Parts: sequence; structure tokens; C-alpha cells
Amino acid sequence: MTMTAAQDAPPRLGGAPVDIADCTVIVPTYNEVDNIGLLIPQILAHPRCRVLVVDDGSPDGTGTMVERIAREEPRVGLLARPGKLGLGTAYIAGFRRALAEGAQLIVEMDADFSHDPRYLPALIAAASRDYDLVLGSRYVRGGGTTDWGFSRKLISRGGNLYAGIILGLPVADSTGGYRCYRRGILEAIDLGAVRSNGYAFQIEMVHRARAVGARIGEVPIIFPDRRVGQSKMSRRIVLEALVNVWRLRFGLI
Ligand SMILES: Nc1nc2c(ncn2[C@@H]2O[C@H](COP(=O)(O)OP(=O)(O)OP(=O)(O)O)[C@@H](O)[C@H]2O)c(=O)[nH]1
Ligand SMILES: [Mg+2]
Repeated sequence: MTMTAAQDAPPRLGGAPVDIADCTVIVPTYNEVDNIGLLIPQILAHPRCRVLVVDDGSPDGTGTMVERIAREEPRVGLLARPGKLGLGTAYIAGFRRALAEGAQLIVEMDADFSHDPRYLPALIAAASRDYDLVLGSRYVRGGGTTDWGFSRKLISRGGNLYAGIILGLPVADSTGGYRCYRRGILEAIDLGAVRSNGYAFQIEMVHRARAVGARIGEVPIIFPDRRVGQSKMSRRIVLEALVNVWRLRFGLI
């Protein structure tokens, strides 16, 4: 196991507050200015959590807003990328930064309030105790979606069945993007080899975690539709998922 920045740091003396924020919540953003300022305080309400926003040069000023918040709040960081490079590469860049900064737990969370911060304690507790990867799951008892129309439900349910059967994944919700990794499992996965960038990214990470022997658990979440702002889902992202599941199945990526 590699030494981390946190482990290298000299012990603090003189009653300085002990930093217990060993969980980095990574929030990728593209045009989320109406959400991110409300979301960050709700994450920081959990003392173990810090926030790392990975913003892709949002034209609406999301990055500038986060930069301002980060100046005042040491538990907030910004990783600014020059343009819209996709969700998967945003997470990979975020994972590398969080690991380098010594995070023990790493959470993935959308900015649009589909992923309610009130589930953070359940995700963190399960990842601290029993599992290397804990999925926030819409499709276990107690979980679900609200506000979704028929076609969105069909795509989500169908996508999970499709990926689950073809890859033999032992989970009910492999496409969701609200989850918690232990540091060790991200270190064990070859992050440079991850190829998927949209929905397929979530499936690929479950598949790769399983391949390196991760214990994977699920906790129920209720998933409402995004609060405000525009969805970035596209036909191309769905197509990538359909194709990449087979490429993963045959070890082509
Ligand atoms: N950095 C970065 N973030 C992105 C990119 N695409 C999407 N995001 C963010 O990823 C999260 C999920 O994107 P959404 O558009 O909500 O996708 P979704 O949840 O699958 O779709 P909806 O259910 O319609 O909201 C949000 O916080 C987006 O702002 C990207 O290319 N780069
Ligand atoms: Mg969303």
C-alpha cells in the first residue's frame, strides 16, 4: 500500500482540530450552477466528508462558484478541466486526486439532487464495515425512483438487466452513479484501462471491481428526477453502454 499525503503529515499539536474528513465525495458537474451551491453544504453537514467538484468548464459559471466556496472552506476542492470531456474521465481524474490527497473512502455523487446526501451515512457505514464497494441501489427492497416516465424507467431497468445478465453481475443496480469505494479497491483497479465514459462507466467499474475481488454491497436509495437543469443523457451514451457491455464480456476493453 502506498503512503499517502495524510499519513505523511506530522501529527498536529496544541489542541488543533483533528481532521476526520477521510471521505471524499466527488461531484462531476456540467452546468449545475443552480444546484451546486445548495448541495455542497448538505454534504459538508457530514463531518467525515469533503467535496471534490470536477467541473468541465461549465459555461454557466459552476466552476467559478465552486472556486469561491473553496476559498472559504478547506473541505471543498475544485478540479477544473477545460471542456466537456465526459463523466467517466471526470471520475477517473477525481479518483486520482482523491487518492493522492489521502482519502480512505471515495463517493461518487451527481450534482442534481437525484443523489440525496442523507444516504451518505448508510453508504459510508457499509463501506467502513463490510464492503469494498457499496452501491446506492434503486432496485433493492426500500429503494426506488420517483417522477420518472415509462421510457426512462424502461431504459434504466432494461439496462440493468442487460448488463447484469451479460456480465453476470451479482447486483441489482449496476448503472447507478451514487456509490462508495474503499481506497484499496480503487488502488487495485487499473484506472488507466477504463474505457467507458457515459452510463457504461458505472457498469465497467462494477465489473472491474468484481474482477479484482471486491466485496460489493447495496443500500437502498430513493432516486427522484433532477431538481433543476438539463439532463446530459444522450442516445450516444446509451449506445456506448449497449456495445461496451459486450466488449467487457469478451475482455476486449
Ligand atoms: N465534469 C463533467 N460532469 C458531467 C458531464 N456530463 C454529466 N456530468 C455531470 O454528471 C452528473 C450526472 O449527469 P446527469 O445529466 O444528471 O445525468 P443523469 O443523471 O444520467 O440524467 P438525468 O437523470 O436526466 O439527470 C451531473 O452532476 C452532471 O452535471 C461531463 O461531461 N463532465
Ligand atoms: Mg441526473
